[in-house]
Amino acid sequence: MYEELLARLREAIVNLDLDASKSLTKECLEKGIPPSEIVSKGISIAMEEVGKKFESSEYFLSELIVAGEIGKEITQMLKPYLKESEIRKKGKVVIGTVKGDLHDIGKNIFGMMLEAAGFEVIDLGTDVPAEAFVEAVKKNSPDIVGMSALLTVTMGEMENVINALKKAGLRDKVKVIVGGAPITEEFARKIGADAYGKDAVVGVEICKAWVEGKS
Ligand code: B12
Repeated sequence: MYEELLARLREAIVNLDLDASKSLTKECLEKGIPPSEIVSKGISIAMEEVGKKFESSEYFLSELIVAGEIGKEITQMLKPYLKESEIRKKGKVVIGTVKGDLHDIGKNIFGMMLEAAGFEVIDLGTDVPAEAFVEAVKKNSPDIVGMSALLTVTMGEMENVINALKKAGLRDKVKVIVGGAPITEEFARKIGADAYGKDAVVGVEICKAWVEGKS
């Protein structure tokens, strides 16, 4: 039953039907499907499908923009269902999408899930230059820096941020986690990040383990 509902949600997103996407997201939440599953089995798969249609020129930029709006709206609907698990703040995380990149749906989901897990989140937004990450680390002394990139041409910016943190003498003060569709474990290791989060749930688990001193 859940599978069928999630399939209908995916179909609505791929067909760029905002009203149906919203009402099906509402139905999923009311039926008790966890927000993390709505993301992994609904939104993410549908967005990949939209991306494929864009690549094959079945969809154009206007359709990509509509899909982005749908993604943002339904992501917001998940927020009240991600209940704050603890009152005490677990740790501080600075997050942002790297310079040149405007994709923020995945980054926002990661931020929402971190907050729900008890972290304080400082979100620098999208198109964030390396200097802004450095400034934010200086100002806020976070435990963790989380970077997102969705474009192969902007992935390299993550390494620039890590190098800028090193240059400012801050690299040892923070853990660095990276994520986004084109990122891999191997790439994360190559650029000197501490971890790669294949999705927001895994990312939050890694951050929790760090602040709880397990790794
Ligand atoms: C929606 C969308 C847009 C929207 C974005 C709206 C927004 N507010 O984000 C708009 C219209 C703006 C857009 C623009 C462009 N886009 Co676009 N876009 C997409 C699309 C369809 C979906 C992205 C998405 O939201 N996915 C859903 C979320 C939930 O997934 P996610 O971001 O991967 O996040 C998950 C994980 O990766 C992880 N995660 C993400 N970040 C982080 C960070 C950390 C620290 C952790 C732990 C985890 C984590 O957690 C999330 C959930 O669990 C993708 C297709 C795809 N396959 O991704 C293309 C795609 C990314 N776009 C693409 C392109 C080409 C573009 C444009 C260049 C198009 C153009 N000609 O202008 C521009 C670039 C603009 C720019 N400078 O950034 C290509 C990139 C190709 C490439 N190899 O680089 C893709 C792959 C489409 C395709 N198949 O061709 N896009």
